[in-house]
Amino acid sequence: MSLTIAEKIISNHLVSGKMAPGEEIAIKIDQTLTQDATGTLSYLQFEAMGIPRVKTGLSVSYVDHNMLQTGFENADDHRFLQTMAARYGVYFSRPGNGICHQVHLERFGVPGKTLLGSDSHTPTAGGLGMLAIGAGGLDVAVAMGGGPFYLTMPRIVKIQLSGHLPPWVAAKDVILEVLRRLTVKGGVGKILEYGGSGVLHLTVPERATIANMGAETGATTSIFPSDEVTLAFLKAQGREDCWIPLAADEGAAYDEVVEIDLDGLEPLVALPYSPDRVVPVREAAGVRVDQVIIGSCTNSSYLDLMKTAQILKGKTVHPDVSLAIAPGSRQVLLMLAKNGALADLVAAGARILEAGCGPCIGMGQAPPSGGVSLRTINRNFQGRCGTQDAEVYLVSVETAAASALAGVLTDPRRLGEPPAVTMPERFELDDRMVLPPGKNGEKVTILRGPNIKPLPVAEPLPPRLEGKILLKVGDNITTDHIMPAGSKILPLRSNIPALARFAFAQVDPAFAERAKAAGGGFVVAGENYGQGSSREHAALVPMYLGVKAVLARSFARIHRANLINFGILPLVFCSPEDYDRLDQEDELSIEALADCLVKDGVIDVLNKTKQFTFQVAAGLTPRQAQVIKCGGLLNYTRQQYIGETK
Ligand code: MIC
Ligand code: SF4
Repeated sequence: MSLTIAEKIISNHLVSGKMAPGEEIAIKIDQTLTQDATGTLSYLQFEAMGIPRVKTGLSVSYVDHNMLQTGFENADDHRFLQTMAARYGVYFSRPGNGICHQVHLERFGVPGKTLLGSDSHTPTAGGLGMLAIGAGGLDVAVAMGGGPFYLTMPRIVKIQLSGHLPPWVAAKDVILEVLRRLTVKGGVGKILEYGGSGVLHLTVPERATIANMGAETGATTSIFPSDEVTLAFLKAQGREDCWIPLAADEGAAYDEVVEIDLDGLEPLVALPYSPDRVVPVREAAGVRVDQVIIGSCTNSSYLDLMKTAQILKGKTVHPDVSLAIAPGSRQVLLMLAKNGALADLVAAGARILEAGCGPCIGMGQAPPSGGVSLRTINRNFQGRCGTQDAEVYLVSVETAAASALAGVLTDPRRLGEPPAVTMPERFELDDRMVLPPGKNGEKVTILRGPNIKPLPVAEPLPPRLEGKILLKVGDNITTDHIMPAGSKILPLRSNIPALARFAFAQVDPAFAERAKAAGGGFVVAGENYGQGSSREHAALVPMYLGVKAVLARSFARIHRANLINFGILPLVFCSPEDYDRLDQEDELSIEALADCLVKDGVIDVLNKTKQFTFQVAAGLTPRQAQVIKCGGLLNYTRQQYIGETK
């Protein structure tokens, strides 16, 4: 039988289930990654499972998000993570070593293997032909403990690329074009698999840019073939031994095909406040720009920053623009420093930040009030940059650099000769900032700061749920709306009671108090609820505040899984119009009887305030129903695996 790339990897890792779209499958996980903002909880959960050492082939703990140390919290968390890694057999990538996805691509990713990461942009490693999936920290903890990862078998979409990218048009423009066509919910339940002759002309870092931002379509993951280009990259990283060829079989069947002619593309931009509001740069050109940020796991590779340096060389950043550059990794920064490109960037007036996520997650560099910030990152949700009324536009490094010089959004094709940057034959190889775990883990003392508070645990599901609608929101609510990030809130990620004060802060600052006063209740939402990040805090905090169920028109994949993991019922309206009949403050009563929770089951909801009944469905698999009934995945896993491992 002819198989796609994704099907080949899945079938090699299948632990249970049938590889038919819509069916629940479980796959074996070869590698995991965590980052600091989700990692603290993930390791606390791993610890709570009582398993002495991780059971994966490789697990890496990165510190890249919570880098500003304006109080003790982040520094304490870094130390906690370092000791946890040493204790449980995890590699530790020290602060300053770079963004998890960039470093993983450079140093650890392996074609044909599976990677589960507690970050939604884990699919970046799909640029190497790896099946790399983002998930909540608890799912990653389970995978570290040797448990399989459960997911709904996605439909597989082929993105057929033909031709070559024209001068000044970048990989970022390819993924912006994909977003323009698919929108932020068009990838839900799908894997985007790239193929066609156009792929041959894309380097691994370019493929990684595309795979990275596929997350914004809601896709389960994105994947590229592993070919000669992959081999050249791995060779330059001194890792050719792990290369295998990987391509779809002749005649492999796809559920959908999207064709993109690279020759026909032009520089694109996503307008505020959604990554799918994509138009050609020339249509929006001339917008005055206050800030330009180059970096993030989407666009911070050696190639990207070399292009930036060539564009800026000998020129000066516009006097009204603040240009900040965050290299993706220490490897990138080291190479730029050695070959002089860093000097070109500094001379042009760029503000060089340490290798990490930085401004992408509002960790510093907030733009001015009402400012316009042009960023090479992947998300431009309102408020994410740290300034509520600033407008963030998403662009390629070429467009960003051209605009930093001009002071207005500029089509880079106006600059004449494009930069000519080639892949190095050999990257700078120096892994001293990755600490391998020692042998005697049990002797390591875990260092816990006062910011690390015990994990709240969900209650088992009662047969009837009652309460008020605490909040009614619209479509495409992001996890940044539910649980904002930024430099002030992120340090509280391992202190749920403190974090809870900020739940839905951007939407309704009174939410947390209201939820507490009411003793919990329900949230009602439109389409694609919970899009964006993998942060399980967006489920854990509502659970802590007593949210029992979310009633929505549809859910984003990772967030739905996180809700289940923390014992909150994700309910979908059987008739989408019922959403319109509900108002905040309405009293609901839900019969959450066990046998109605599973696929095809229908649950009656009584609106006690308005006296009508409507139907919702949870659509859970029998396993998910068990998880919810136990009060979440942690309790369920304790019951399932510990017995086996002890
Ligand atoms: C993001 O880009 O939103 C983050 C911060 O990397 C998140 C993870 C988190 O919230 O810690 C993600 O993408 O999953
Ligand atoms: Fe970090 Fe931004 Fe990438 Fe998230 S999207 S991992 S915050 S660089």
